[in-house]
Amino acid sequence: HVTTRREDYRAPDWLVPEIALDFSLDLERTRVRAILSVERNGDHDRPLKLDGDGLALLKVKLDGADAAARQDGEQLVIDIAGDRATVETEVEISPAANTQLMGLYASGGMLCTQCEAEGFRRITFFPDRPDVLSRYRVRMEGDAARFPVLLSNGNRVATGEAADGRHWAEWEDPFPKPCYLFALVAGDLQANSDRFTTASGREVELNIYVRAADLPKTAHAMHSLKQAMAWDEQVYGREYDLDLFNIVAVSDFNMGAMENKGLNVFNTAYVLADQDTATDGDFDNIARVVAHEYFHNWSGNRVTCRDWFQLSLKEGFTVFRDQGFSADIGSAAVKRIEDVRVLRAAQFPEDSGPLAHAVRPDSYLEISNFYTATVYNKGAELIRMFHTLLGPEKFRAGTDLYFDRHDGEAATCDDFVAALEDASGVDLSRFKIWYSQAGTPHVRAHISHDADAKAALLHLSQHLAPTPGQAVKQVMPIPLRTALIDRHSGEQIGDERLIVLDEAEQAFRFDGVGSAPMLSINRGFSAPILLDVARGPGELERLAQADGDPFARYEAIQELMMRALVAGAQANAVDADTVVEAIAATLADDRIDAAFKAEAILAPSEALIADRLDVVVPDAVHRARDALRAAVGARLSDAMLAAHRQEGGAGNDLSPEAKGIRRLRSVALGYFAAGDATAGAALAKAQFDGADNMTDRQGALGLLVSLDGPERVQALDAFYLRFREDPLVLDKWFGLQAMAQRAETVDEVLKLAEHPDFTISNPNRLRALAGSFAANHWAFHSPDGRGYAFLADMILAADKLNPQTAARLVPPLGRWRRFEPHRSKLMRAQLERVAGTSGLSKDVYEQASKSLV
Ligand code: BAL
Ligand code: ZN
Repeated sequence: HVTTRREDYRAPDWLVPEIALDFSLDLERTRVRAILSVERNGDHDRPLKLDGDGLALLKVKLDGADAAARQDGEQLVIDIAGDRATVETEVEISPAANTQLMGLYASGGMLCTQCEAEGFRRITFFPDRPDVLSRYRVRMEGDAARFPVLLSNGNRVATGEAADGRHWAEWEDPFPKPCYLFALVAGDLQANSDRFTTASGREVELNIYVRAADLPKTAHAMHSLKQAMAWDEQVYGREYDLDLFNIVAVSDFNMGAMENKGLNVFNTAYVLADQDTATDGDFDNIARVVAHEYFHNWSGNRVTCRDWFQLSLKEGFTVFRDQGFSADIGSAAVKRIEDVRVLRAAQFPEDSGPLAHAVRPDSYLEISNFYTATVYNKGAELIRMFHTLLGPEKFRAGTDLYFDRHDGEAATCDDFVAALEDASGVDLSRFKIWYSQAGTPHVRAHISHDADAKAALLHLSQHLAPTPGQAVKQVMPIPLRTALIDRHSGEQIGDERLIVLDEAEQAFRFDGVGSAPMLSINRGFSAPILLDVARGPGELERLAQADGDPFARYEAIQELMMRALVAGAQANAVDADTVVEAIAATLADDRIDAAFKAEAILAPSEALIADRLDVVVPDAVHRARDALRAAVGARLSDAMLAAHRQEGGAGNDLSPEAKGIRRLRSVALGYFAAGDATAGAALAKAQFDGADNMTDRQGALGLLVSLDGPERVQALDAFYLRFREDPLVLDKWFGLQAMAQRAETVDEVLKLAEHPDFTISNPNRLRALAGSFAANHWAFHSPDGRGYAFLADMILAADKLNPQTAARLVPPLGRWRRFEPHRSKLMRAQLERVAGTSGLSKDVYEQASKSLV
């Protein structure tokens, strides 16, 4: 396995300004003819090298004559005398045999492609790197009955009939693009069609292609697309640039979706929704992902990445953009809480584990392994810090300059920062360390007060633990939105300040502070850090009701719970008093909405509690969380019941208010059931039976699966019978059982893996069972090690078909160092079994071997 290093980057030897592709489509045997016009780049005498992977080469021609090409490993090497040439190749591939779902593959009888990052080389020989941009002309021909719809990037320029019931279409994309943005789709699909008029008056045809039966479920995705197009014009001044924008939904897909130019290909999970089958969370995710892929048209496609180490250039920025969109169309406060929850759940563990890497990594074996929460979500936090430092106007001037300056180019993270600096006049050079230094900085804070001087002094220090390959860390600049709050009145003292901690230890003075204040810091989560604030007695309780920053207020309640839970896990007894009071006050507060209440009172997950412990004993964590929830549920049963019965969440109402009410209804019911399992089960079953929408139905079933009693099996069976034909809902059925908080969950999961509806070849189904289970802290860490063995079995079985998706399942085992010795040994043993298996893909090999170091 070869390591690719960022420092080894060299500009391409040959450019390919034009490519013409000709596909003769067939599920089993597809022929691909490619004509590349190539140009020598710079003064050198190196041959043309084209990447290929699993291609049966039929023919190579150079300027029309048979060429002396040689194969060197997976590359095709062609000597070219002049500075320009036409290279023609013909290959055969088998889409039906392509279980990796990279390149051209079959899904439910249709053909589609996935090329990012390095899938184009599985379609034809080509310099498969993002800094080679080409104009594409694509012809495809196939059986008219099997493939009535033939799509590629750009505009359809010609169509026609061919012999033997075949037909063809030709597509042309006027925008030069890297090959990872190529796409082709052929299948029996129907479109939900609509139009959008851009700010400058361009009429754009919009289509969402799905199987005919799924058409009624595309309205929300279409609505979201139009919202996203308008938002990008208003907020970033970005207009769509083609006359056509197509989305296609596919059931077998490794990622969420893919931003191919003018032809986005989506996992059905991020397109299809209706009231009966999709939760509010699903609806939100669809809006988010539709927007994300659309936003890539500028941040990714018009300006792309020079090399894959720059992945966060497009992903971090585009996640930041989709976060802004979701905040604007929903509740900004709740969206920020959700984003931070995802960061803490997915990225912080990455940053503190064996797979820690920088937002701009330095090396990889397999680039697919770097589509991570660090590159995406921490990358977005980095952009958010720039936004915070510059303010919205200067930030916008910076992104305008970036798009202007690099339109049609393959750029770097440094280019992005340079544009922000040049447009704003602000020096961001020190902040660039956030791109290169891995790990989550740990900041400690305390306040001292000088009554005579009427001044408060904020003392800050920072520490960053070593990560693999980075033993010594440098100090980081950390932007902290900070305010002081009066202990007695609860009022903010003076204005909020943006301070930047950029030394190992530093003090900041606040004047005009008459009495010892309370500290509200890292408001809005202005920096992605771990924070320890020295607090006086009663301070968190006070801030939980008084802090004017919604995020900080949420943090105060969560921190109260976290303290009780960590102490509880260590002492085997939970003191719930302060938490009960804080939750009671939060529920009773008329100034805050239901969605915020639901988020604020939700107990931190077991994984998050575990992250606070030096040595994790999963049973102790589980007991502590259960005990706290039970105490809250029992002592606040009336308030929880009232919240559960709150009116206003009509099933067809997708407003943020209605969603918030539904969320609070289920969260409150969860607490109520934790206090009284029997009455809770009855209420949950009533909610399940009476639900006219999937949010209420799934919310109730999510509770019932963890409760013992007849309702559990009744509800699961009813759900299965009703939705067994709907793959996305069946994924929920698998996932909910895998997430059940019961001692029997491991047994159930092992049984579910034998269920006739389980298949390892569909990534959604595999993630629903194995991915959900690995995230079920207590069950996965079953002391007999069966959870670990199951996951390892799944990884090894999936690796034979789909290495990329298999490798995504490795990280939970890589956390072995954090656990008590018995489990730690069992986890490590399974990792060793995986890493030691012969014939492993480089995807899984990289993740497993790095996790053992
Ligand atoms: N570019 C891969 C899928 C996404 O992040 O949009
Ligand atoms: Zn993306």
